[in-house]
Amino acid sequence: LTSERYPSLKRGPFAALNDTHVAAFQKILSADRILTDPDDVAPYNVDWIKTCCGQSRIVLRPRTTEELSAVMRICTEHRLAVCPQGGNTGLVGGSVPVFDEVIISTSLMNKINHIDPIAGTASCQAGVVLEKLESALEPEGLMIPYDLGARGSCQIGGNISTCAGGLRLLRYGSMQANTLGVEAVLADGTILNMMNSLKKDNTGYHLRQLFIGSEGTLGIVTQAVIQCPIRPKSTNLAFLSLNSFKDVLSTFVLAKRSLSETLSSCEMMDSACVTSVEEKLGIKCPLENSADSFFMIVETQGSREDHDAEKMSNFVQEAMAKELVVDGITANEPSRMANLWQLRERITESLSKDDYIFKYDITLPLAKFYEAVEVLRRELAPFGNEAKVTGFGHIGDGNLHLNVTASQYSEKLAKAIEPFVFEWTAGVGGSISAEHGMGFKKAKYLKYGKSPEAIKLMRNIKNSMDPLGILNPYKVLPPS
Ligand code: FAD
Ligand code: 2HG
Ligand code: ZN
Repeated sequence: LTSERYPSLKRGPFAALNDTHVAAFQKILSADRILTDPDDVAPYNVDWIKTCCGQSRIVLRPRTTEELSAVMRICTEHRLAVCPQGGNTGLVGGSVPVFDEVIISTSLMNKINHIDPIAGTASCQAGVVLEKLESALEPEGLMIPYDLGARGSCQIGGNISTCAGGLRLLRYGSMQANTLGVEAVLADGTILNMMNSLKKDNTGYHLRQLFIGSEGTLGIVTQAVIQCPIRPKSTNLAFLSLNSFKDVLSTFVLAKRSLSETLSSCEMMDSACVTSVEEKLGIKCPLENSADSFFMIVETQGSREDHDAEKMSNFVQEAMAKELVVDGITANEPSRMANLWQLRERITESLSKDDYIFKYDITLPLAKFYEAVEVLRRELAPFGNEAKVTGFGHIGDGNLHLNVTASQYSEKLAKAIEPFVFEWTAGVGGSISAEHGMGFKKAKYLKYGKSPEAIKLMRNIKNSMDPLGILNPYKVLPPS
């Protein structure tokens, strides 16, 4: 099983699945929760943007932590490599096997255990879909402290494992801050119960943090406790068009100053992204979209509708008076806001309609934010229309989503982009992975984000928690 797609990568020293292994799994899971028919397994082998494809022959679907623990004991005993999979919406090739790893899907671990409206916490199994937990919190007057376009498919365990950021990180903070408790199963099947729901707990090493953002390489998250803020009574949104990126930055600063504690999201899109949503998904942009336009979504969440709406309206008026903003629309009816959000949230979907996509998710000092798009456009100019560079993202967090779409995968184009984009990002003091993780695609570039000493410590942690290297091999850490 050497992969033709990844000729320079050697399969690890893992067992190849045989009937003895399947028989052992059958003692733990009912037949309907062991998929071996190639047609059933196929969708689990391919990632969301269809740029990575594994060759696994089996998908296991445990329902409980104990079942998953028993599965891992078998995998350790036989040295079978595994690939944990949640909603399979990850964008760095981490959620699908590289070779023939056993896929462990958490989709049936979908129970919400408990919502505590007084403490403001939710405890659930890892496979609960984000949108489902959000709906369960609504009647309790609570909300999940993060949100992403993949909410209908991504799972809490996947969100924790990728340390997902999303649309409201600037207001509610990161997964590291909001994940109060975790339960995880280690490579050898040990169940590590750290289902804390306290806000303060300094009892030594913060072990749960090891599972936040480690992308299934240190353990499989089975349950979690999430801190849930009060659901806002009022939400207001402004959709703005601007003439330059300089104006985007000034508008962001103005938004922070004038909207202060109510600001819940600040997003930007360049003209090419919005054109892609318009053309590929047939969604009309309500403001004029010329080739050098920029767009922003500014959202507030608060507790007094009249006060919040007035604040938003004053902000937009001031931005216009200062000639930072060309045109703007404000909204506070849910359906109108949802329509405007589509022009931002569905960019990923629209870009994926092009035949091949190279994705970069980087953090940059704000002064350099859009320069990344301009620099890459210059670098790829020789490719003409074959390489379309677009930029959008979470301006409030300094997180740019830099995408290059092409009519097909080309080695020449890939080599023109990588490692250039990582070198440039590291050179200006940025991070080569803001919120999507390293997965399979970025693992070999880890040196652009971590020092040799830090990578050595990462390897030591990995070796001590997973000495056989069976948990999501080829991901996060570069081949040694
Ligand atoms: P998967 O894709 O299944 O897995 C992701 C990684 O986590 C893999 O390495 C997998 O092995 C591991 N994993 C999954 N479950 C577990 C578990 N229980 N235990 C251990 N490891 C596990 N990301 C953002 O950060 N912000 C965004 O705004 C955002 N928007 C998106 C919009 C769209 C339309 C799409 C398609 C993706 C978006 N993403 C975003 C990326 C993706 O949705 C997130 O990374 C999400 O957190 C992945 O969750 P998942 O359940 O789909 O995980
Ligand atoms: C988003 O913010 C996601 O919409 C996806 O993180 C980004 O498609 C992308 O590059
Ligand atoms: Zn994002």
